[in-house]
Amino acid sequence: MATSGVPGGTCRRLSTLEEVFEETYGSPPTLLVRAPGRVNLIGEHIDYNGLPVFPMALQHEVRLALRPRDDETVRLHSNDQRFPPIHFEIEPAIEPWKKGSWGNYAKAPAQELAERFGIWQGFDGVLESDIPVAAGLSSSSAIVNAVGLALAHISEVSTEPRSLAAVMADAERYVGTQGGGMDQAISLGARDRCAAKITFHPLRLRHVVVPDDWCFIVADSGDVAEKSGALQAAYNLRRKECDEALRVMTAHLATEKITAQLCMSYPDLCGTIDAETLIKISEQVLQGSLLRRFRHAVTEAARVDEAVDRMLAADVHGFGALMDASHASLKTDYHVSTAALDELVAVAKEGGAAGARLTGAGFGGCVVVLASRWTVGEVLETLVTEYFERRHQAERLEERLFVAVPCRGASIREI
Ligand code: NG1
Repeated sequence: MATSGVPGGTCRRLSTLEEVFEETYGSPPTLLVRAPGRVNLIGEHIDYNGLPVFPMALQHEVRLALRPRDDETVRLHSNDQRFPPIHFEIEPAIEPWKKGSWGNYAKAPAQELAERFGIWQGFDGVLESDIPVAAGLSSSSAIVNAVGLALAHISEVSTEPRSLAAVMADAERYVGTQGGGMDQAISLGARDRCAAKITFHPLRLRHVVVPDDWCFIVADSGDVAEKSGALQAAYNLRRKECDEALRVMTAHLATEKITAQLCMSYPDLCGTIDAETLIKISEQVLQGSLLRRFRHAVTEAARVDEAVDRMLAADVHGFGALMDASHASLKTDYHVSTAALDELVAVAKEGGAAGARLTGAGFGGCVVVLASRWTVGEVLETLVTEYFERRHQAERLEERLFVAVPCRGASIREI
């Protein structure tokens, strides 16, 4: 994958983090954890329906230096001034701080691991992150995973990526978002140079090597997608609408004897009836937002399967067309796009991108753009001049516009 001229990389100096640790706690850390953010290539807003998604982990990550303690206390400092130091005691029912407090992302895994496995041992830690915040790149799940991996390691609970990912997906709902399990699974389970098709119940990752000459560009619209207030409610509402649409559809299919028995889930339904037929039936049975949410879920799941095949065939234009269709569906049927995201998508296409779409929950945040090695320069240039410069947003561009490097999932090591 081409990265020339674009910031980012996998090699980082950890000494600063260690130095800050020593200044803060008076002795060096003993463990280092890293947990990457992610960019979702396709399969948006369907993980919570149990349908497949296709993300990859990023070169941007959370890094946590820590030293286990002999008691239940967790003390955590962040290198980012916006996030003040926190401390709390580990127990099975930890009172959350007020909505939007960053510390809740540390309390979340502590509470879940205490409840499930009886862990109690805390740590002193210093954390830093270069994952853009509230941009749809899973900065929050990376904190949950980093803290969860640290706590599980200290207490000798399994840190096998898939089992920990399932626990961390449940853990993060502590903050109030009824998310699926995509972010935790890819951040823990990703492999170098690969995207992963993730299927749920049971959780599985199928690793697919990203062709060498494909470049996934991430561009941040600048609209903050902070999922802790109104956006959290909008996100959770969509999940509810999907559940309701499923209930109405499966009841109809069983009453009309189209299915032999009640389909219990989206994967069950999509595995029983093909997408085209399902959409035709839904157009007669559902109305308004329920119809739109259902149509998005079913068509997006079909696009994920097709996208995996397109990547395996190194068909950049085929993959790009699916990204375009995904964005259109997220805009018109799922109502999670914004004018800025639509504009970024349009500008990327003008610049010669094979495909572009919003990535993550939407309501702001980033788009992901596919270009070949031969067109990436032109696409980047067009994004700079026609979006960022035009909006006078060209400062600190390296944080807002970069080529994603598919990286391996989280790790922990002794120092
Ligand atoms: P982001 O983009 O990190 O807010 C959220 C959910 C995912 C998934 C996507 C939409 C969490 C932790 N993450 O991601 O599970 O549903 O939206 O595809 O809630």
